[in-house]
Amino acid sequence: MSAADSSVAHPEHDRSSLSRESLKRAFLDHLLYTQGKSLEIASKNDLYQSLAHTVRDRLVRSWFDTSATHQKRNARTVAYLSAEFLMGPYLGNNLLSLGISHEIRLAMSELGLDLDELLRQEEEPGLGNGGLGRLAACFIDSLATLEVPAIGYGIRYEYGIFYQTIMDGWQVENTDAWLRYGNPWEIQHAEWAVQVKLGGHTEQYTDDSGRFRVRWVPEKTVAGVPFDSPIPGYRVDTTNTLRLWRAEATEAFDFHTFNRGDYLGAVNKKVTSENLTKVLYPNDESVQGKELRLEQQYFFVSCSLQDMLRLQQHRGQPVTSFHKSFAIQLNDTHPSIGVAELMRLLIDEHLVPWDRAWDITRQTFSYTNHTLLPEALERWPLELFRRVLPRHLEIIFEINARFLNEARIHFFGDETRIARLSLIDESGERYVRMAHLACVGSHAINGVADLHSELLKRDLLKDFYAMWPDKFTSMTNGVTPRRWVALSNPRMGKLVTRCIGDGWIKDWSRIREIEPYADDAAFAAEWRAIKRANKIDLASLLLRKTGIKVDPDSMFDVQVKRIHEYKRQHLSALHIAALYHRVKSQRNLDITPRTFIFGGKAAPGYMRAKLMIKLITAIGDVINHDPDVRDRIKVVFIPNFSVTVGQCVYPAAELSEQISLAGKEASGTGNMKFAMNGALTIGTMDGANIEIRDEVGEDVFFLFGLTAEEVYALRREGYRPMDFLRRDGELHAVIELIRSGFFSRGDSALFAPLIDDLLNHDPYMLLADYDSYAACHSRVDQAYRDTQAWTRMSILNTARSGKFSSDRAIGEYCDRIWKARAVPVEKR
Ligand code: NBX
Repeated sequence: MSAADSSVAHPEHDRSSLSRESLKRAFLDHLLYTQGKSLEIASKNDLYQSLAHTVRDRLVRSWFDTSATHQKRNARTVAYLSAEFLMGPYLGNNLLSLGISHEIRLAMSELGLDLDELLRQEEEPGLGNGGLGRLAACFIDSLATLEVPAIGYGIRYEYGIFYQTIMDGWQVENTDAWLRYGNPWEIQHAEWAVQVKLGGHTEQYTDDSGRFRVRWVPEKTVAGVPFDSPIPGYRVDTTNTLRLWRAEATEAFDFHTFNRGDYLGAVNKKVTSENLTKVLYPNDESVQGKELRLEQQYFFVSCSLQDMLRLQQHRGQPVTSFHKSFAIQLNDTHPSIGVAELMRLLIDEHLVPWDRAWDITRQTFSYTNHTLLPEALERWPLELFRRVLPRHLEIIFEINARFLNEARIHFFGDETRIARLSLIDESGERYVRMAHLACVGSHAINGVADLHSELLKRDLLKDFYAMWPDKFTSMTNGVTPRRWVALSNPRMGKLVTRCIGDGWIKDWSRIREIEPYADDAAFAAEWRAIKRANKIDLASLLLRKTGIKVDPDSMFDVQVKRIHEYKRQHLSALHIAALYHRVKSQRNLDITPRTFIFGGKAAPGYMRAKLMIKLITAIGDVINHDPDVRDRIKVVFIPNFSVTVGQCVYPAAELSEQISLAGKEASGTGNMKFAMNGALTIGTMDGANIEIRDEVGEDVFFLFGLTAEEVYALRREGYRPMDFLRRDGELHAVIELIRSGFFSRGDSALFAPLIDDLLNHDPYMLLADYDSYAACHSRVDQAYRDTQAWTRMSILNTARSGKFSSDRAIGEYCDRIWKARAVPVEKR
């Protein structure tokens, strides 16, 4: 029995529905009445759907009690606004939260079914790009587990992040039709649909009481329909809601066109409306000029704010105390149009005076920044913005005028600073700067790791920091130990539970209690056996997905994350090519056998990143087929890295590659998942790596590379990558090898865009860090040979990772930003 299966305190009246017999009966009922099948003819999907419905039914009562309690108590509710929620598969997690994995497993097996096979049937909703979307998912898990009233608001994309295959070493994108077989976890609530206006123009008029007002006459109106999924806390009565909006044509609109006799026109409009939530935009593609993306953002934000106002009314509260009922978190700038939309709703629709409305707005919103890369900052061409949201542009102009007045007093005579602060970029073509709107409209602004928060204050947002130092704070990210340990690594969970009890699942700081076991030989032997078993599981996944056979006794050295130049997967590629070069030059070289495992998606329009994938697979192809080295080095690229794949990867990893150029990775969260699962980190002083090293200790962390300060200094002096290349013979040889076409069947042009860039510009300073990286890997190589010492370091990494739970992060947000408290659910 795994930690996930241990029994829980559930009140009597619930337990009866959780007995094996009633689970079996409910399952067979769903098979018959929901899927219309018998056991004999059911497909795997029928079986999965029936089980999912059976489990969902068991969440409905607490889901219901939760909203009733929150409504009755008028509890301050956290609204987490995010364009992305990368939830991962629901079934396993919900079984874990309910504490019925064991009973379900037995119930299924009594019906001749294998739970693991049913779990594998679930098509994961990939409604996010990477770290930002996954953070939102970890956060709503923690909010529910901590019993904090919360709603996750987002978009129900019909197509999530593309499905990646690798063909001839290149990334190929395929559509992700995740809703193909239906989504058993969601409930559609047509009765709570709202209307969202788009386009058109505004008109001024005077109302009956002589008040000056503005009317927005839209070009079109779209309906937003909410789809709710339950988010159960771990072994508590709280089940919060994830509410995702789908765009539909409004009936009124259809009628209008229809009555003019234009049936096909009406249908066409319907299709156009529904395009709004059709597909998730992959990140890093030029975010500018994508009108549909602005419409998407506005659509879900407007739906969510209207929904909160409805709830406010339902709770019998006046709109003027909106900020007392809701704390809205902006997950990056994607929902930051909410600042202008709340102002519009309060002023135009609820007749609240400007100053009062502005007060409410600022007390409601807070903003999390997730990037320091200036090219990733969202800004919308003014004319595009006016076309889509004419009324909001007026409101933004007014916010800006008032804000700049305040700024002019603060920075008397400093007009260049005023221009830098403005919500409108007027240096060339005019843009609306969304990060500025978020800063001005929020009472708190945070970075996602300490270094990142410092750099925000020093660089990206320095003018705002100078004006409002008290608004700024740092909230180091965290990840949920439920999904990332209890669910993904049940073997480790079971061992830990046997030693210290299962309190760690709800309170990851208690994982510290395993620290004394680091010197316990029997514990260490089990720890090693668990890692080995997890490696065997991953090896079979790798074989299934790539046809490449790897040795579970080699070191599993892993880099999984989005493919991006700043994350420097190509630094790792250079080092692997160097190892290959070394082994080929000294045939008997004694190196620790390694399996280099990569995974991650490149944005479809990001050619350099796609070429990085090709470089890794090309080097891998040569190495994996060369009899001289293939027993010592293997390189595998796992296609379509996802939450599901991650759950298999983190528990099997021994070395975690966190090698971004210092100052570029805001935080990283994969780094935390690895450390929790006992991998050692080879990493730079970047993002949360710094804090991981502080926690686990510098002697159990492989540090290399320039610090952020050194990066700035080097850039100031004038960085010349060639200077570094001349100093390093091996690197020189490796670059020549790649350039010559050795890894590309003689095609010397293929990797030229990457290599030439390294030699001439190297904006992410790979050449400056290469030496230190290679030397660090030699230390890793040596360290791995001492199995006992390595195991000890592995245990210490897990034991000291207590800080990196999203429960800790959410606790800090609740105390310092949201002023939200736990509200125990009253059972009916
Ligand atoms: O957010 C990531 C950062 O790069 C990580 O350092 C950080 O740990 C994580 C959570 O705070 N950012 C990220 O994932 N961004 C996106 O996915 C993204 C999505 C859409 C877009 C721009 C960026 N337009």
